[in-house]
Amino acid sequence: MADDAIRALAARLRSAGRVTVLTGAGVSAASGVPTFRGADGLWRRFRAETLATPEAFAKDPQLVWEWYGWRRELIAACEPNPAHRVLAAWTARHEGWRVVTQNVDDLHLVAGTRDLIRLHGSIWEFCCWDGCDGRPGRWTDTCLPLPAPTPRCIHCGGLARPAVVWFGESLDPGDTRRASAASSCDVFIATGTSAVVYPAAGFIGEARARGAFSVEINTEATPTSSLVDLTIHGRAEEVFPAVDALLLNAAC
Ligand code: BV8
Repeated sequence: MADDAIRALAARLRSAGRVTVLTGAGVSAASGVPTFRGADGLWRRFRAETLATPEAFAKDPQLVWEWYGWRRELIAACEPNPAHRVLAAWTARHEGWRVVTQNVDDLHLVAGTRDLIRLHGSIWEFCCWDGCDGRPGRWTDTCLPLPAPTPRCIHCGGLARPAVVWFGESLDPGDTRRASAASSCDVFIATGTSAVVYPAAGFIGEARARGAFSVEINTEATPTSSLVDLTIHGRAEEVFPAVDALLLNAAC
């Protein structure tokens, strides 16, 4: 692990009032949640275009539910890893430090992250496929296995769907607004993301344009690597604890 880069990041964070960390599937890899585009990635076996879209669900809801049911069972056995725990501690310790995640596994919430901004929803929440006016519009369902091969809406009895953002669907405007506001910060860290999914990946450029010191923490190079001020080639579950140790030592 690049110790100089770790020290450089810690130095930046020590004087930072506002810090935003954008996370992707790589942050949950150490917890056992497969990434999307990695060698063991979810997408390799299940192409995103064939499953994480409203068209796929309209065509074969049972197939899409099978995929989400399988992922829920897998995620249910996973615990937050040291990267999740350090990020949660940072949001507790520092008023202006935020986490924006693309992940739907909710491991940041389990770790206790405050004011988490979830751009793509949660695999543990359902909503009505037909968009009935039942309230709440989304509800938590943690049944394992799924309550039915194609779960029903608790309000109208019609088909339910995972309350996640699929390709071709817009993000919740409130989430986008909060993520954009969080892109006005002193340090912006992108970690565990291939930075290919938009508009999430766009917040990296937005933060840079607003003067943030930008950092990437990843095990591989991404389209973002050449754009940021500091790249740390390493595993999130190792880098974040190492940075935190320097911050805590400096504090005492
Ligand atoms: C939208 C939920 C408006 C479902 C997901 C430009 C602007 C706007 C839109 C677009 C645009 N260009 C293209 C689009 C369309 C599309 C898009 O971005 N397509 C891509 C593929 C080109 N975007 C959309 O459709 C978005 N909607 O823009 O609305 C609109 C409306 C109509 C028409 C057009 C536009 C919605 C996108 C949301 C899709 N939903 N997930 C579910 O999960 O089932 S995306 C999915 O990918 C996950 O959320 C995931 O988090 C996300 C991104 O993937 P990553 O998290 O980056 O994961 P990945 O496996 O790719 O990478 C892991 C990384 O970790 C790797 O780099 C690896 O090296 C690293 N790593 C591994 N281990 C570690 C590690 N790093 C550190 N430590 C480790 N241990």
